[in-house]
Amino acid sequence: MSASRRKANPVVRPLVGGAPSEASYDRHRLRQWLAGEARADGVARRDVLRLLAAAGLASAVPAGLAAPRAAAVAGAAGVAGAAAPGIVKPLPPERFTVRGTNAEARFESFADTGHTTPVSHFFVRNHTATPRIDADTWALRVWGDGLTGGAREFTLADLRRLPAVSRTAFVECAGNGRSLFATQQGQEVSGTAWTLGAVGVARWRGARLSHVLRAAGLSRRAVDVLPRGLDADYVTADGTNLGRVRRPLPLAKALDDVILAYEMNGDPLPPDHGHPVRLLVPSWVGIASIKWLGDIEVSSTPLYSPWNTDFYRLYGDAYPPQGSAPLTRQTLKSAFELPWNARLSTGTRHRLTGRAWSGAGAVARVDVSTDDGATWHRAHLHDTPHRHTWTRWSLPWRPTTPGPTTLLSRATDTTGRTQPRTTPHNTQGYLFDAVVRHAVTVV
Ligand SMILES: Nc1nc2c(c(=O)[nH]1)N[C@H]1C(S)=C(S)[C@@H](COP(=O)(O)O)O[C@H]1N2
Ligand SMILES: [Mo]
Repeated sequence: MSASRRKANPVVRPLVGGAPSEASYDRHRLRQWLAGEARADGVARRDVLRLLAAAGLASAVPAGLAAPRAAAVAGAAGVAGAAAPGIVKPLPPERFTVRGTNAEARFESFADTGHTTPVSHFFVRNHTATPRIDADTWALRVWGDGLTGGAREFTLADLRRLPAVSRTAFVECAGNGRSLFATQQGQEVSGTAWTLGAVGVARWRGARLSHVLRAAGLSRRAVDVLPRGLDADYVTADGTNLGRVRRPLPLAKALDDVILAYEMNGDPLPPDHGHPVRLLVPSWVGIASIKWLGDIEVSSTPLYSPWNTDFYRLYGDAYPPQGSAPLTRQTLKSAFELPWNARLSTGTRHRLTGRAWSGAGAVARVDVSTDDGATWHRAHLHDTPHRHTWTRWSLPWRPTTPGPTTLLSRATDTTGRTQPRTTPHNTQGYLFDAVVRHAVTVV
């Protein structure tokens, strides 16, 4: 596209006078920042000061405010009550484990939720920090040589005027379960050490990406679209600036079932999950579902970004030297809604509960073993299984012998795939799908 058609990105500015809950989250975060308990990496200092003024906390700013005190080392995991730099919503330690700029949900906390995951329990994966975007001045720019005409802009009102679709779907990080490569298979991998809580299910509502692309004048030459977030540039640990988070999506998927979501569980998208609009790419790895969408390039040639070249491919002995193809669909998993090393009493009838899901189809069955795999019992399914979402399950269990034991759950999906005993190693620890050995103690 020509430079003359290029328009400035929409203004990103602090949200002032939002919903009461957002305002109180904001004040909470800002107080933490003032106390040196939160970092605002990737957010300009003057922007934080402006937020303080907008929140009426400016008078609390100490004279000659120094840079925030050195915060906890990035990546420090599991610190009770720790704040994740750049996440807006509260992260109570009984529901979240903070991992660097991210917050993992405690899988056992899903026992208090229904089929969908409320925002209060939904994990956050941020490469940098949640930006505050004013929905009234926001617009999505669609541009590129895969359009028949020039660039087009769509405001939120424009998107809301298009037919709305709703879909219940999980968002799951490709690295969910990554720490199990080490703890269960003794293998070294790089990346955020998630256990199993980098997943959540929501009811998403929005416009179809296919409608927007056609309204923008999709050319027959188009092959790839490149959605890009409005969050700050991502700079790796070694100081390389990779630019803004963006990952090419093949046109076939873009035209199939992708949503430009502006609602999550019936409310406007909250700041941490992409306000005002994110992509929702059903069943694909979480990185495809770009948050805080700013623009979409439509291209007549295939596109690359670090997120489909270096990242989100499988590298390792089991894969070709150039890595696997870029990751698309999620794998198959199941998990118990129990804390790690939970203590369960003998002689009591417990109800073991959990969830299972697959990126390839609906869940067909879940089998549970309470004796380290010697015998298996078919679990009861509590949802009608559907693709793109999880199925809740349960099994009663009355333990008799005190001592440590291992619980196993094994899902099978409608394509006939069953969780294997081990997952072939890949260096970045993606797509862990093996049966998880969940340690408990019977007392
Ligand atoms: N703009 C932007 N989009 C993003 C990310 C990000 O850091 N920036 N993280 C991605 C990753 S890796 C995941 S797993 C999901 C997480 O979505 P959630 O934070 O709403 O749970 O968002 C994806 N979209
Ligand atoms: Mo992710």
